[in-house]
Amino acid sequence: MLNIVLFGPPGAGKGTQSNLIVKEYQLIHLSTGDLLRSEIQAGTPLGEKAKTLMDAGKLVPDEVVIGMISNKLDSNKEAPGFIFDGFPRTSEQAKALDELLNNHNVSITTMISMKVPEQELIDRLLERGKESGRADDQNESVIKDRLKVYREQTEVVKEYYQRQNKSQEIDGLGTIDEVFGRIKNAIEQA
Ligand code: B4P
Repeated sequence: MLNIVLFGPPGAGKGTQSNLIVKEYQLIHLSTGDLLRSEIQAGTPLGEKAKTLMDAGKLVPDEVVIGMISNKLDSNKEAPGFIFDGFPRTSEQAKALDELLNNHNVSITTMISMKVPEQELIDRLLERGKESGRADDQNESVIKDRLKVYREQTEVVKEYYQRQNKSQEIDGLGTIDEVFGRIKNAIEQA
C-alpha cells in the first residue's frame, strides 16, 4: 500500500500535484482543505465554525480534522493507498495519523515536502484568489498570517517524519510538469 503525505506551505502546489499523483498511482486523495470547504458548502454546523477560522487563515481544531480523516479511512478500507494533502498540519495530527493507520495495519510510505520561496507563495495565492472566490486567498495580510501559522505550527511536522527517515524534500519551483517529475522520482525512491 502506498501512503504519501504531500507537505508544504499554503500555495506550494499540494492540491495541484495531488490531482496528478492520483491519476498516475490510483490513490485516494484526502485533502482536509477540500473536506472542510465541502462542509462549508453544505452549510453544516462544522462548516460554519470552520469558515470563520479558515477565512482568518487559522487552523481548524485538531480533533475536527482528525475525525474527518478517520471517517474517510474507515469508509475506504479497500483503497490501494492514500495521498494526504494538507494533513497533518500539527504534531498532534501527525501522531494521530500514525495511530489511525496502525489500526488498519498500514503506515506512511513517504512524506514529500515541497519547497517554495515565500514571495512566490504569496503571488500564487493572490493569483488564485482572483478566480477561486476563496476569502483566504484574496487578502495579502491573511495570506501572511497563514504563512506564519505554517512556520509556527506546521513546519515541525517535517521533523516528525525526518525522525522516522521518511522525509524527502523537492524543489516546488518550475512548471507543474517539472515539479510532478520530481515527485515521481521521490515516490520511486521510496
Ligand atoms: P488548504 O486547502 O490545504 O489550502 P492551501 O494550503 O492554500 O492549498 P494548496 O497548497 O493545496 O494550494 P496549491 O498549492 O495547490 O487549506 C486551507 C485552509 O483549511 C487552511 O488555511 C486551514 O484553515 C484549513 N485546514 C486545512 N487542513 C487543515 C488541517 N489539517 N488542520 C487544520 N486546519 C486545516 O495551489 C496554489 C496555487 O498555486 C494554485 O492557484 C495553483 O494553480 C498554483 N500553482 C501550483 N503549482 C504551481 C507551479 N508549479 N507554478 C506556478 N503556480 C502553481
